[in-house]
Amino acid sequence: MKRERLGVMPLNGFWEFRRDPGGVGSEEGFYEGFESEYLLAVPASWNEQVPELMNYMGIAWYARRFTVPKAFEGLRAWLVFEGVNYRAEVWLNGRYLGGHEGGFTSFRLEAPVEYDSENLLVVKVDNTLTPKSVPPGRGLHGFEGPYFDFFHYGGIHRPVRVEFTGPSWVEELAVTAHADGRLRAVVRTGGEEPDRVYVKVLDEGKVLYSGEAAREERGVYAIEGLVRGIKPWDIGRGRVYKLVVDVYTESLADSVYEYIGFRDFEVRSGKLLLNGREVRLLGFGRHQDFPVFGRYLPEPVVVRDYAMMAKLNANSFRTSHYPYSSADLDYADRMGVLVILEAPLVGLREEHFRDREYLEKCKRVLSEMIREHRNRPSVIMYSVANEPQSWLDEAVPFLKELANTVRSLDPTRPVTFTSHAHMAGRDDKALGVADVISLNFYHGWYTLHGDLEAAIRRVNEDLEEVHRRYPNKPILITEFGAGAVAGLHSDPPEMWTEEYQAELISRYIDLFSSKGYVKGIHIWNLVDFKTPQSHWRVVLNRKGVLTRTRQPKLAARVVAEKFGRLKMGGGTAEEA
Ligand code: BDP
Repeated sequence: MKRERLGVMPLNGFWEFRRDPGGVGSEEGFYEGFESEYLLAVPASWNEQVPELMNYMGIAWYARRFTVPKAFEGLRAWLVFEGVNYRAEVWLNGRYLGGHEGGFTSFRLEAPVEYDSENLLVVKVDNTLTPKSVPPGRGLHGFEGPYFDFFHYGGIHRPVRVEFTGPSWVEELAVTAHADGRLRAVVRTGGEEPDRVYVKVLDEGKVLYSGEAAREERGVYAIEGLVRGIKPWDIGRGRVYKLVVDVYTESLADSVYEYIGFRDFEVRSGKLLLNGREVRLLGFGRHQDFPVFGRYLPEPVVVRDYAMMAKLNANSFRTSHYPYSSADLDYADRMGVLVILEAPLVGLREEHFRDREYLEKCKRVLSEMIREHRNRPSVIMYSVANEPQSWLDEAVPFLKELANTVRSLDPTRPVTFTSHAHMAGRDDKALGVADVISLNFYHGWYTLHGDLEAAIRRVNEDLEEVHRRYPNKPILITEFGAGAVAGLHSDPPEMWTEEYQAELISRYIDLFSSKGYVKGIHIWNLVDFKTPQSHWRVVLNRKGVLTRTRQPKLAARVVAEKFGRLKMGGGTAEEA
């Protein structure tokens, strides 16, 4: 949901920063100002901006002064944080405003700003990783550190701004838009009960549709209708329209907008159907990771990632392993790229499945993710978790409850989770919970080292068995790949060389594209990315088809060629 009409002030730029000296009570008074240690850029992770901060995990304090022009006086001000990793607590002019847990969903706090004089905004950020964090872990490095394989960055890593509204405002907006132009929008407001709520749909400034939403109950307004003259949203043709909601009390109290797309996506008879046509997903798992910026993917790199995915003939990706920034997903909406939106529930173990409080926390994270991104045409499916220990019986009720939570919040999209098929193989107990089965395979890399013949045989056996058990569910391959250090070569292909990665990917794609029930092939990963330090990583996870600076390895050519052929209708149908 975007807001600009009544006023918005970005707070990106340099912020004062200091690590907490530690010890109980040491933080006292910091919210009234402190001596800064460094001047850091926001948005970005703190880690790579200054070498001394690379491995800092713990509490850190950020401060920023800003002045709100007198012209805004009389409006209500809100601080909007798009993402702070991991816990945030916020003070304005020494007054506590509130906090938020979770690094990859946005939050908003009402901010009693002073007008025409300096405001001091202080944010306490704590990225201490615990077994009860989402995602969980115990520290920064090695096997016993994070329970996940990507670097645990910290800081204010997504944009921050002040937004202004009147006495009534939009809390939540849920839009369903079909390929034939049918539209339904439900608006939940906060503050004073509005007099009127208007919804309109614009095509490059031209009004295609407008109407007053009817009051359904206190604070809830809905409108349903047919928008004429639209073209459906499709793969490679991300036709978006601006849906605007104007809330009036005596005058305009709030105005928000979203870019929506008219499209239908469903899973029927084991097929994925977009606007009634069968599609096959071709693409990657990605990461929001870039040198120096850390977990913030600057916009030019977002553009580069999509340009490279297009060159590689990909039509989709998964937001492994956390919901991506709005900028990234806005780009997917506009480029016509299909997205599996994954929650940051990665590394869940037995201890989590027994923990009711943890389950509730996970549900909260899922609900924040869905409320934030549900109006995006690009998002076709939700992944509730990556590689939980779903070979355990205890995982089943836990994952079932997560899946049902998602379905009750948004019944329009199918639910999946990615199975650690490499470990669980055919013994995954929870596959029945998902509408679509997602499997991650690493034979030929973590097992059967260097033996691609045996690896492919093994993957084939496991895959056939899963299909035999769930003949009516579509199967996606959400991960497979091999590490390759760019510039390392060998003939015959050996592990860690570009040739081995290219050969493994090529053989896996040939196998998967020969199976009619495999409805998606996602390579791990689009790019090399930063991980915890350990003996099994060469500074980075090297499974990218591109390097961390987005240059191609040998595998890129193989992928472009194979995906290109599949896109044109090789194997089972994709686009007509
Ligand atoms: C999978 C995980 C992914 C890892 C990948 C790997 O889902 O996060 O990065 O393995 O080891 O199990 O490269």
